[in-house]
Amino acid sequence: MANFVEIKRLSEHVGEEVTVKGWIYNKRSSGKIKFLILRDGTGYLQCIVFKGNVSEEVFELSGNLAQESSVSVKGKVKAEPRAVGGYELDCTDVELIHQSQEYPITPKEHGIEFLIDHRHLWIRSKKQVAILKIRHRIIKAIRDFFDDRGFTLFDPPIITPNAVEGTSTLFETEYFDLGKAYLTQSGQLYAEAGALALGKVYTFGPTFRAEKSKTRRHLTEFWMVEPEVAFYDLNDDMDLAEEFIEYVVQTVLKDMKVELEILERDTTSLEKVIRPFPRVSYTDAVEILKKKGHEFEWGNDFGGADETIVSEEFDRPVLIHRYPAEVKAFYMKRDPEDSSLALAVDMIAPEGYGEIIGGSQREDDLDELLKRIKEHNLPQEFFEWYLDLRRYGSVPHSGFGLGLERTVSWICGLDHLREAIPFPRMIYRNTP
Ligand code: NSS
Repeated sequence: MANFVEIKRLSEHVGEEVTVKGWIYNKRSSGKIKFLILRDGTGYLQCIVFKGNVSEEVFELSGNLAQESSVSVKGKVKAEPRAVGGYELDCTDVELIHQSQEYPITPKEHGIEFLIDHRHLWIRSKKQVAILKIRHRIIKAIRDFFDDRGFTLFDPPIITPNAVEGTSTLFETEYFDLGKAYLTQSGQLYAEAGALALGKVYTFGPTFRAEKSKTRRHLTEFWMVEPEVAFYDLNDDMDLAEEFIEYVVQTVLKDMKVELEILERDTTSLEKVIRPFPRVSYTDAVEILKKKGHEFEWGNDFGGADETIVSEEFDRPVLIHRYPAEVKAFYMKRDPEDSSLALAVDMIAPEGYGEIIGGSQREDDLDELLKRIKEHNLPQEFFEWYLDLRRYGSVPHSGFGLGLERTVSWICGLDHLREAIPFPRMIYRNTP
């Protein structure tokens, strides 16, 4: 056991003298009293340094502590509903661990570029801590959801010999004597092998896209969770996606109230994320666009703006299914009722947050898949192992991918994905 108490556990120590370790978040003084606001990653604590209760040196030190100096404070815990966090420490001692230099991030307003340049320090601020805690809770909810339903976590490789989601956004690297290799865009093809071995699997890890787009919804490195299930068709896939999103959102609402309040998130819209979600076909979605006076030609892919217009028709996430096969990936199964359509589904989040899920039923017929690989000019030799899945006990199977940062961004109500991950990677930024 450590010899200090975390701020979030102070409620168990009311009336006791304890030591708390942390950083000076803020301070003010009023005559014989110094108020130090301490943060330790678990919470915030008001420490009262009263001249009569401490030595001369400690009182002077308390007045000279720079923002973000690290300290160890000792004192008696008092319940104080008006104080930040609900508790107060009546200090008997303050020990300096490290006096901070002038801290670049002050309570004044800073531009976003300045803050991202100082991302390693910016993550100490209250809102960023709240976002990172919610991200963590979302990750845990995702894992719990699949673990509790009998899925096996299945880790795909990150270095791969081929593209999954089209060749235009691949990060390339030289791989010894074997020529070019690429950073994975998606674990899906490997997850399919996993599903045919284990039934229900999910992958969860970083994926990479050399996206030229500078939008607030694109990162070049982002995390994706990808369930894949043997014997599931597109409808089963949509049912799973719906139950999954409901679970994640409702879990965060239940467990992360304090953090959502810090972010001033209006949760009215999130509270409505309850099944069933509306489902519309791509063709009907195009009709919605036209009815609302937007020009759109059947056969094109939806852009972010189109998605938002369609999603505004509904008060919860909407599933758009059966897209023109031309705009979708090679591995998607064609609709047996209309071969110009792919059995694909995207889930669009409300409030303009755009696509959070992309998924499909996979082509399980060997000859059809071979045809697609040729049509897409993909090198068949790299896909032989993937084709084997259609040679040895092929079955219908489906899955989807959820972008973690888009989900965090939506649930937290952020303007941009860059705050949804500790160190964002974007087309124009790979530091700090
Ligand atoms: O390209 S996806 O729509 N689909 C796939 O990668 C499939 N292979 C998934 C599957 O069926 N197993 O990407 C899935 C999600 C998408 O809905 C977004 O939420 C997210 O991944 N995504 C991104 N997030 C952040 N930045 C970028 N650039 C990005 N691209 C996709």
